[in-house]
Amino acid sequence: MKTNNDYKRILTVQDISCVGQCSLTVALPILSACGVETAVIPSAVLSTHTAGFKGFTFRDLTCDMPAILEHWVREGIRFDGMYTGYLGSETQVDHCLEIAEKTLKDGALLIVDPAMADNGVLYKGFDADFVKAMRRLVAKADIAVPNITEACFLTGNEYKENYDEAYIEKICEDLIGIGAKKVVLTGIGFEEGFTGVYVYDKNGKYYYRHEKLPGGCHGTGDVYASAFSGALMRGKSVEEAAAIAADYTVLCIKNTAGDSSHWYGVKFEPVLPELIKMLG
Ligand code: PXL
Repeated sequence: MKTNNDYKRILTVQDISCVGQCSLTVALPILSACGVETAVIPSAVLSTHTAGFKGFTFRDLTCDMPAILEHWVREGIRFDGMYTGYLGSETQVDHCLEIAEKTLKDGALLIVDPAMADNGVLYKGFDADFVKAMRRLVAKADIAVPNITEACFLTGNEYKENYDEAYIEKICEDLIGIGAKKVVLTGIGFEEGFTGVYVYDKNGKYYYRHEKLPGGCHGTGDVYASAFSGALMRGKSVEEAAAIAADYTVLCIKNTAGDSSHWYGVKFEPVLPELIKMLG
């Protein structure tokens, strides 16, 4: 009889952007495709994401979080992993800390994507106090998955577009100094035409290089963190999961490139079968 040991349950906490292919509308299908039971707490409901649409609605769901947690504790609901993404307020960050403390099983992984910035700037609505709050969550992360902008805001390092490996190592060391046990830094390129992910902890480093496609795509951070979390829950090592998620994200970008009407996200759904194949 097949045991349940390889069927994992993850909780993901991030917003629902009703339109825009980011956060929960990306995380749920990708985690499900990875064969992982996925529970959610929506941190906020927005009519669209905040990067390019004007006049979006924003309903903050901070107040629902303590009641959801209380119910789950009463029911004895526990998780093998928790993955946090875009959070709607500083208070939510502290609720996430309490949720992790009370619902994660022994040995479960807390994966933190401090989704709050890109290309050297914070997303609309975030400020220095939010960064400070996010630092508290990163401090408890088993694995932090920031892009370089987020990592610079969290650590106080200057944001650079051209850098060497020493600069990247310093940022990773500073994230470990905050308390993250492992860092998966995305969008790190040392050569023209290539980018990659830099995996770092106190025992060593690993760099996975892949092709860099021209132009930026919205939502790729969420695609990456979702595929990474799903692959980890499927028993892949951090290094394997980091590489699989990178390859899948590249496929999503290739599948979207050239369609200027699809500026708000990536067409990740048609290439989900490729992700499933990569997971074996
Ligand atoms: O992809 C990150 C993200 C998630 N959720 C919302 C966003 C963004 C980035 O802009 O606006 C609401």
